[in-house]
Amino acid sequence: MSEAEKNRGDYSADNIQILEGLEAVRKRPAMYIGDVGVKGLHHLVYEVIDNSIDEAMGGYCDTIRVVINEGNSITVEDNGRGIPTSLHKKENKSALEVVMTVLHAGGKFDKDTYKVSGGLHGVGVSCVNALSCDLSAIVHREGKVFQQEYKIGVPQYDVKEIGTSDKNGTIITFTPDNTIFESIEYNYETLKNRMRELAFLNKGITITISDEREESKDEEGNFPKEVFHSEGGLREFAKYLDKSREPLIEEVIYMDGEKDGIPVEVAMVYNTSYTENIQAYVNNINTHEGGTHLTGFRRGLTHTLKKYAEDSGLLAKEKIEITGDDFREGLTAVVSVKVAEPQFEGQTKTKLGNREVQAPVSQAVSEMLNIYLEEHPNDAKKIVEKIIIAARARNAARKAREMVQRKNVMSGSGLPGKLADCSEKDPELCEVFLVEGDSAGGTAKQGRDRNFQAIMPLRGKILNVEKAMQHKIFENEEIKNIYTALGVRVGTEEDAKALNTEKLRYHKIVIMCDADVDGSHIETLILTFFFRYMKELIEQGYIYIATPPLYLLKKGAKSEYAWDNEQRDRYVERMRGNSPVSSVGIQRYKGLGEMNAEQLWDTTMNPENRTLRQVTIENAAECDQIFSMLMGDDVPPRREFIEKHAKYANIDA
Ligand code: 0RA
Repeated sequence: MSEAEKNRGDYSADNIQILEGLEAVRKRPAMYIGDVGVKGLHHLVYEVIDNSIDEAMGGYCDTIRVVINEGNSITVEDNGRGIPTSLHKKENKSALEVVMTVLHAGGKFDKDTYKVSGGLHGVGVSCVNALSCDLSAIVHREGKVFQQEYKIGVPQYDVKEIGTSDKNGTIITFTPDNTIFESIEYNYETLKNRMRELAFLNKGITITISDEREESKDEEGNFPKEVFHSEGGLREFAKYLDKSREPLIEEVIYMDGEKDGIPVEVAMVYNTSYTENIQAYVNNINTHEGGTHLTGFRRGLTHTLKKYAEDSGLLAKEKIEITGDDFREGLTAVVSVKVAEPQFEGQTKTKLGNREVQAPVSQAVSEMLNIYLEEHPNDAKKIVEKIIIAARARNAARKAREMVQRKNVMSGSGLPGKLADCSEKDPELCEVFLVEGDSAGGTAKQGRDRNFQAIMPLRGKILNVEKAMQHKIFENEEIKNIYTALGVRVGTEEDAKALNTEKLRYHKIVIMCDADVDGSHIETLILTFFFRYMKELIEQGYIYIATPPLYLLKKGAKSEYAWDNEQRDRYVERMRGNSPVSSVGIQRYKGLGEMNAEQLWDTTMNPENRTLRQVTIENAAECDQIFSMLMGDDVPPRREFIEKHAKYANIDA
């Protein structure tokens, strides 16, 4: 008997269909929530919160509380109208039960509400129910409190009244099913970042999040807790994203309104950096593959600024042509649209396809910018001057890029001399290790399996791309080597960051740095480069980080490796039983170079034993903020971040 059948008990015949629906979710969870890893696990929370956000968007709710409870159950509480509990005529049961157990039933009662949030997959709370070993729904409504509980989506009793209340709202507590998910351990930071984002995207709502797991308590015995509330919405979001950069203009250019029935909110600022950072959202979802709303934004921006620049006379002396890229250098922007029936396309289904969205966004941006430029002539001048500088630099960068490409064509294989390539040619089977320093590079060359592993040594600290102008980046020797070794071409003019990943020569690109503070720094520099210039490689899952061990523990003829202090202590403890282990018996690897080729192969490179950490982008907006902070000029926030996340502080201190 299946789990569902056991829980089903003597449930009546007309429920069978519903149960079959929920069983489909359990059979193919990835189809509904993306995956059964960490992402899918966190997606459950977003799915529940989306319902509360919908209530808030309808104007019925202003506070949402999220709690990670002991045991990794999650509570989401809102002060909305409460899920209806009256009889649902068609299903002949409480509406609450229908919402919780019928796929996609969420909004059926309420066609008039403008329902636009809804997670990436928009699957509804019944999916969360199906994938939870326990779920409790409590509703405060019409002076009463109602409850129903479920196991793997199956109601354990009919909706019952459990008290009286003078409030309205819904409280959902669920425990993810650990037979479905790889792990059910929630990450507070992940949820916290998403709640911050949601608060910016939905101004006026207060979202609190706390981590009430025992082990999360701080020294004073307090649980981590955060309250997010934004009155300014995207205006504040743009400021937040740009806080580590130096502003070019003081004000945020902002508009919030409706165009052709499509709600559009846009905020943009210019800073003195060379990076472009546009975060585009559809129904609160970060659409990092872009789409029609982003195209609309770009068109509106380019068109309006181009016209202004031409009319201003500032361009007269310049002969160079200005392109879209030039208008976006040093631009940080957030675009958020609400679309009733979004069509998501692209590899990760985060590209908006709806044609009808482009023109309204473009118009909204034009109007907003025209008003701003007219009212702020000094800022307008600064922006135009910056654009001209960008255009000049772009010409220099193009020349540098062409050099990279020409060199490829000319030097036979075109591969960098430093690269020790592998013999296999099928990219899917090939790996390349980007190794810190020539000495570790040498060891790695000896230790590798040359059939499928290539080694590319990098000179110590690669260029900080966060601070350099584009042409400097393309002139940089290490960066040129990375491009040519990987086989990807530097993108074309209009979309400098579009890579030809089909030419990628290795499907595993492994960053291998020393396990110390310097190594971490180099790792971050390399990641910053990938994030800014080869983001597709991260998004498509090609970038990995190697994890060399911290210690070699020796006793007599036996030796073991340890990757953290706990492992080391456990080993010492185990060995102490026999005779004391001297501290000379513990070797702390200060760098990869201290391992010999065989040790490096055994611990870090051999696919049989090694642990590779795949680099993923969990929250695109937050990620941008963190990189600009880590690589920027402001020291205190960086120190704070490093102290909080440091792995090696106690070792290297
Ligand atoms: C269906 C209809 C109505 C509200 C909701 C669902 C609702 C769902 C959730 C999920 C979490 N919090 C929620 N709050 C409300 C409309 C009810 C009415 O017309 O009064």
